[in-house]
Amino acid sequence: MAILKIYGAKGATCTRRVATILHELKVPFELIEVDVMKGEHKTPEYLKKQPFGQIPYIDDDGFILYESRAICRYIAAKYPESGLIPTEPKANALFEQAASAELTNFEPSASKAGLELMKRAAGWPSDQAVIDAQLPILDKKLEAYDAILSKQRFVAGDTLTLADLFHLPYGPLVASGENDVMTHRPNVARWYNELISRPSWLAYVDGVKTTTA
Ligand code: GSH
Repeated sequence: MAILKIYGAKGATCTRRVATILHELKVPFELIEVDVMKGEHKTPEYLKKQPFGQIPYIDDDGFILYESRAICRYIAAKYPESGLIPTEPKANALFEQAASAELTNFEPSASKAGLELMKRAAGWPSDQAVIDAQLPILDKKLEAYDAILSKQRFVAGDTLTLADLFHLPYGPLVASGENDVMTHRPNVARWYNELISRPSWLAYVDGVKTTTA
């Protein structure tokens, strides 16, 4: 069986989301760098695999899948014993609730502010107005997160699920700005610090490591 391949970019948030889950589950993989600066993700050949012209997608022994969260769910579903997607109906419903909250309450403002903060930190042209508009929106959402996390260790209960890990790629980006929204509330800070300390996240952010071997 061929090693799983991610077509993406080392520094890209959605690629990192997938790589973190692969590390979490100790699934060996190979990262095939797609050069977005050269537009490699817009070529007819690439669009046959990812019709929206975005990174990442995976090739798992010929099975092609895109959308980072769908990829993570697919990988976690192959390892049900990991508990990253709970199967008991109520635990699963709480997981779905938390995953939906990440997508609708966290991601929109975190991705907009995070992208601009990342560009600014790299010295590229960035839009301060977007940062100024989006960080307060995110901060307000994190008030609800703090209330949730005052009662439980993770967003779907007391065990780690994919819903927690989905927050990882943007968390550090929005923790880097003038208003560090991830660490000024005690429960969000405790949860966030636990997530960014996970070996699965560190394995990837530490640099070039692309397999769990
Ligand atoms: N919802 C998609 C996912 O989760 O995989 C979003 C993918 C996405 O936005 N990827 C970005 C990208 O390919 C990089 S992080 N941007 C280039 C473009 O859209 O042209």
